[in-house]
Amino acid sequence: RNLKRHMECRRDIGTLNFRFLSIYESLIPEEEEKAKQKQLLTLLEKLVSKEWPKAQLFLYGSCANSFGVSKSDIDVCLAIDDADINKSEFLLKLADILQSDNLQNVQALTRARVPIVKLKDPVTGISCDICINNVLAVVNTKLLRDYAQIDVRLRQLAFIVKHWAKSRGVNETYQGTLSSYAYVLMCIHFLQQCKPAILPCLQGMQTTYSVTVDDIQCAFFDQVERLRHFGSHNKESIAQLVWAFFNYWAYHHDYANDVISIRTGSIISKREKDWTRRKGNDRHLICIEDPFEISHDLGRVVDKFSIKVLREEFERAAYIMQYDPDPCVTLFEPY
Ligand code: 3AT
Ligand code: MG
Repeated sequence: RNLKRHMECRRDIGTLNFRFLSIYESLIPEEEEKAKQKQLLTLLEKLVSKEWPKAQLFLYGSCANSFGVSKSDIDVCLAIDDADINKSEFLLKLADILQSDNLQNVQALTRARVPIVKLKDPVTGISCDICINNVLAVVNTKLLRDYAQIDVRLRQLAFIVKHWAKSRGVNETYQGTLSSYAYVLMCIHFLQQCKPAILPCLQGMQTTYSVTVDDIQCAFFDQVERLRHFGSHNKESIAQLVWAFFNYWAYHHDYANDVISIRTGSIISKREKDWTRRKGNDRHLICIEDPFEISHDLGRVVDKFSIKVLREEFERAAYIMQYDPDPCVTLFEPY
């Protein structure tokens, strides 16, 4: 609470807000870029439907969940209703088709955790990953996009946090740090539990949207235009929220016992999920529950070395927000 009072006393809080908002705005993609993404999707749809007339393409990830900064790659999911498809063979064939249409650097990565075809479109300059039947990712994309429409501070906070994570080198799952998806879940959870709450828990409300994907029922309230005033009792500005977010992950989160869960809008215990010890490669050193695949911990990539790196980065960020004369520069200094 003392720290909080310090933050409230920062004489420059107005300036700080202004600076954070300018950073946020500079990261938002231009309309022109969105148009190019659509153009590439249309081209891909045309090529795919020649071979597989029943296939559908969906954008997912940051190009569709509203947490994408400018110049991002796009993620596409090809949905095809065919139980016996062999994903590897399918991806190789897809790569063949796309290769012959002047797309560049077409590569089928059939052994990846999520097998994909990668390519670059020379016309728009956009790179793209195509996966097969990863429908859960399309649904979690919608959930994130719906949350973003409730209160603009979520998008602001998530852009700042993602920008910080990329600048500081802690957005690399193959090095044991967290995915962008995990950071957005952390931001949603944070805004659900602040007081007064800035975000509701959509999965805890009346169901207005429901699909079953891979035997998982995904149900939530999606009439978010009715929730536009939800967070209006909380007047905290972006600078205060950034400060409080880092402060939470630096000093208040109970890493030994707690799991953050946007599905329930609260903290749940590791014991309840049986995430108290290492199982195989899942070490559960920082626990972030996936909203639909609830046995899935987005923190499972984190190991005993990278947890230290992460926590030191949270502490560094909290310190800068508290004391640095120019947090908007220092926070994002390359590591
Ligand atoms: P960038 O802007 O590309 O950094 P992004 O939102 O595209 O961020 P990711 O590249 O981390 O995020 O992931 C792309 C999408 O794939 C986001 C989410 O819909 C899905 N996804 C990623 N990781 C997981 C996961 N571990 N479990 C379920 N879905 C995931
Ligand atoms: Mg992405």
